[in-house]
Amino acid sequence: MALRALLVIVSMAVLAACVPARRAVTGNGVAIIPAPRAMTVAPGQLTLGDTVTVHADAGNPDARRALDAALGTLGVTEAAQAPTVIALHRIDDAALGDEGYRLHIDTGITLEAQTDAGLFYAVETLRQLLPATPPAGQAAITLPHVTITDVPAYRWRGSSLDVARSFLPVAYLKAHIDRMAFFKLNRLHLHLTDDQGWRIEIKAYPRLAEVGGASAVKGGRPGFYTQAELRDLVAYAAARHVTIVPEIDLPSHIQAAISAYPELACNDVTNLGPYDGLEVGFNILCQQKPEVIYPFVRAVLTEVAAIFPSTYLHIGGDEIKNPLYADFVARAAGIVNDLGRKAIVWEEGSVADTRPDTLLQLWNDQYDTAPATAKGHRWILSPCSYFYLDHGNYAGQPNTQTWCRNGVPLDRVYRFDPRRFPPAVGVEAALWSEFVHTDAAADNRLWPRLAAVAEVAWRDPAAPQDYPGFLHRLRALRPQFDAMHIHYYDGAEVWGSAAK
Ligand code: TNX
Repeated sequence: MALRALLVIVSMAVLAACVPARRAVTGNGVAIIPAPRAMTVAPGQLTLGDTVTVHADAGNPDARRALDAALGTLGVTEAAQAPTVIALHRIDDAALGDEGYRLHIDTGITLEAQTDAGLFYAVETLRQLLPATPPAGQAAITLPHVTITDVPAYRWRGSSLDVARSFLPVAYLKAHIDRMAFFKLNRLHLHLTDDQGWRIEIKAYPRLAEVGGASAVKGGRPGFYTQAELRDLVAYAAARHVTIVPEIDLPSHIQAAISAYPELACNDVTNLGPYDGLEVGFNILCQQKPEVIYPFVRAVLTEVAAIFPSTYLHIGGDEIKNPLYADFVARAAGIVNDLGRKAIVWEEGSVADTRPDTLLQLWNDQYDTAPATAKGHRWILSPCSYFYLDHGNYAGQPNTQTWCRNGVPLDRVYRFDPRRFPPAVGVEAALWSEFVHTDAAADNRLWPRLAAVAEVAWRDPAAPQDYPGFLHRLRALRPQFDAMHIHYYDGAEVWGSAAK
């Protein structure tokens, strides 16, 4: 007996001596945002070695590139005969649509979808299952045995950035696109022009960028993007399945253009200089000079359309009272249609007679959507009391807006139900930048609330909500936020009182 006990103890000690070398690092368990539609976790784990073999069907460059990058970050290399196989397959399964996927992990990893987009999202889910950074020392990477079938509820899963009041550098936009893709967001709406700044080079009107690009809201950053930079950004986004939707805000919110080309204003207008204040709606493209303003609108939108392949071009139309407003919106939307594109207009534009495929973007929670819906329009939902991220992470946060609501906390974003405003193509959260002048401030307002936006856009709106469950998953993904160098809002009500 004693000998046997000794043997057991010795063998346990030997085992214990071996095990630390292969200590399991479980990554993030099964914390995924947005939560997959269906997931089954089975007992057991897959241990990834230092090498894997990838079998990828041809024609899925974006998923393949994303997988390579994810493995590379973790120090896992690809080899011909590795013990673990990762397979990326195109399959026919109409239930998966254009963006859905299946992910299966047991003795290997299988990703299946009908499209490169679907496979790309399968890779993003895999990234969330993997640790954020390479495991320390000799530790191995393990993955849960899991089967996921996942499809989004809405095809429009948007983030909008106001680069007009305060400029954001291209490097920030690229990082933002990466972060969006991680949470399966797929529309980046750039608010490129406003009273305080014009941020896009237009070759037919060079002073727009030269003069209009030099101003910003007081304390904000001036600047503009060249067309070459924007084309590069479009390609960068496309490879991550993000469509950039450009907005040229018309016919008001136009002071930066007027400061560059004063003839766009009516002759009796005297405030023709650059503007760095906060008021809106004080100047407008002169509706009595159609021979001046419509060639301008057409030239600008023609160049915009040439840069951005997006089906939709946003023509603004917000916050203006003018007797010729409806006529202007109809004509500007018509120019968009002439260019072979569809228009987006803020909700006020619903008074105009535009094609039913013109999307309306709702910002006012109380807006009566019924008349425009009856005309056949669909909605992008950006109700300010849920999705205006220039409002505080908490009531009273310094340098935030309060006009819509005093604080738009994470749980409120999470709880939005898009079924309130049918028929919606999806949701979009807006970051206006009157008070957001640095990359870090933008991060603080965007994150982690954009993760909740992603969940709202992807989840089945009819399924029960579970905010504690969401918080749990968010906290598990915190190392991923850190690895992406996000300067997120770090309140204890979000992350728990435990230190990082
Ligand atoms: C409203 S609602 C705006 C923006 C401001 C924002 C500030 C709408 C379409 N426009 O011009 O930046 O409020 O919160």
